[in-house]
Amino acid sequence: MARDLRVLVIGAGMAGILSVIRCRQIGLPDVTVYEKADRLGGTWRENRYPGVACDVPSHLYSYSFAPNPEWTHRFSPGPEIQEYLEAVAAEYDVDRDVRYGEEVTDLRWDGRRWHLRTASGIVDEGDVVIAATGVLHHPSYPDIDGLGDFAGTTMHTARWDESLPLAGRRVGIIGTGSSAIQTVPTIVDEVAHLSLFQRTAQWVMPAENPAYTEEEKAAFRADPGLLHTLHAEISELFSNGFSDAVVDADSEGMRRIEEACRANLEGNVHDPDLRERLRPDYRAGCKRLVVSPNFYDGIQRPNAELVTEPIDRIEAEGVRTAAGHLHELDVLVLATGFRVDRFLRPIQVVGTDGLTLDDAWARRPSAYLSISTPGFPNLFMLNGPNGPVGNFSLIEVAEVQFDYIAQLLEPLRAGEATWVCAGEAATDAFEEERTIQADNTVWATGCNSWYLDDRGVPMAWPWNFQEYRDRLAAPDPTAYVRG
Ligand code: N01
Repeated sequence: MARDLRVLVIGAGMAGILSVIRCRQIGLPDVTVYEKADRLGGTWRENRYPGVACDVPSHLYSYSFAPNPEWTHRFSPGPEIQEYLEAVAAEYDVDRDVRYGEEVTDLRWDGRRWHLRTASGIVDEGDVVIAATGVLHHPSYPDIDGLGDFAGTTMHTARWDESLPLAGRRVGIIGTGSSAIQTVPTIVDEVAHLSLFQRTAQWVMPAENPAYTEEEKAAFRADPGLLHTLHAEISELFSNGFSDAVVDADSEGMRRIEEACRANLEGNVHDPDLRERLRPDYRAGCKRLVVSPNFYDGIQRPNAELVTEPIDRIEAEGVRTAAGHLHELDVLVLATGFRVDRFLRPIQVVGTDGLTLDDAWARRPSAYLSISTPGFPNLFMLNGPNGPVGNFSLIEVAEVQFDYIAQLLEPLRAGEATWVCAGEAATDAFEEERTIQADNTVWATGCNSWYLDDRGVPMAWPWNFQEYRDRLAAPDPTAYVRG
């Protein structure tokens, strides 16, 4: 007998908003989202550092059902993305299904349903859980002696204090990932002095970021077909130029990316000593590729300094390097990235026969096609472990994943099963195939990055995006167990 399913969603970021809208569209209106913050937006709510933007073109980083003629730039700034998410959520009245300020602490499977508890003591139950908790969510704080001793202001890029004035102050930034590379050129002209503490140099992919003209936006508004075509064109360019390249370290596309990065360094960094200190000793794209039109410009400003001597410790006045030099600072920015192995944790998740997610993932997180982990029926992840992460539109990824999950739910809705879960054998076989394939990617060519797991294997989808679409077009019933 057909039955209605109650869906619990964790997180009201991009993927949580998507879940509510798509659940309703497929006839599952009984949805509640639990969001620990008091506002939706996820990564775009949290990352408010100066210069924050998405390095995936905005017309690609948009929901397929909500194209946006108003994007101001090819790569629009973070606050504009937050506004977009809020506007889409408002249009679909997502808020009516969101419980804000409720941090989920426990999820327990009783053999038929999931039981949820929040920090404030709310309990709820549902047939299905969709974890939309994000990948880059838990800030990673560096293990540097004396970090707590700094007398000025310390903040992580993902915990930026927008009320803190920077004008005329001495600012230090630790890290050279995408967050730091965007922050440097944005603040350098405002601050008195900027010290960038680089442990590892980065290749920087140049990318122009033109604004859309009023005429272009008017044309997009007038003819939605134009936006559709633009989306298809950018998607094609992105696949050919990027996602097909990074999964094949020897590809022509990879060579082109490397050449572009090298030419950027050679052509735009003028002082030979600085140029050499900014030159990485690994292949471009090995670390998650950093895209910037103006980082080199920023770091060459007279009040900017690249510090390549290792950090010894933090003191009340600033950062002391190994050679004993003290860099005096008023503000210390930790652009030190995220703990990427967390996913829904620290939520205590207990699945079949008392199995906890911490135990299941004791070695490392894994999931069949990044969606479902054996022992955790009816728990599905959007942007879960080992999925396509690098320089892709995670909105597109989440849409593909949601449509796949919707198909997994069909037997449940038809009353043919109470639960469905990836099987052990299929998950192990997939993991083995994925691990072998990951060796062909540029991420495995000899550098340290957040893409690598404890074994040094890239924690990412190692085939191209089309392969992901193809494999997620329809679930393979033999890969799943049902009850
Ligand atoms: O973090 P990261 P991020 N001492 O992990 C350094 C997405 N994102 O926030 O390379 C000294 O890349 C560390 O050094 P090393 C995107 O997916 C996207 O910048 O390990 N340094 C590294 O330089 C991105 O990849 C966008 O030697 C220390 C840096 O900190 C992901 O978020 C914008 C250290 C961390 O770099 C994360 O980017 C922003 C220590 N103890 C973010 N510990 C766009 O779309 C760490 N580091 C543009």
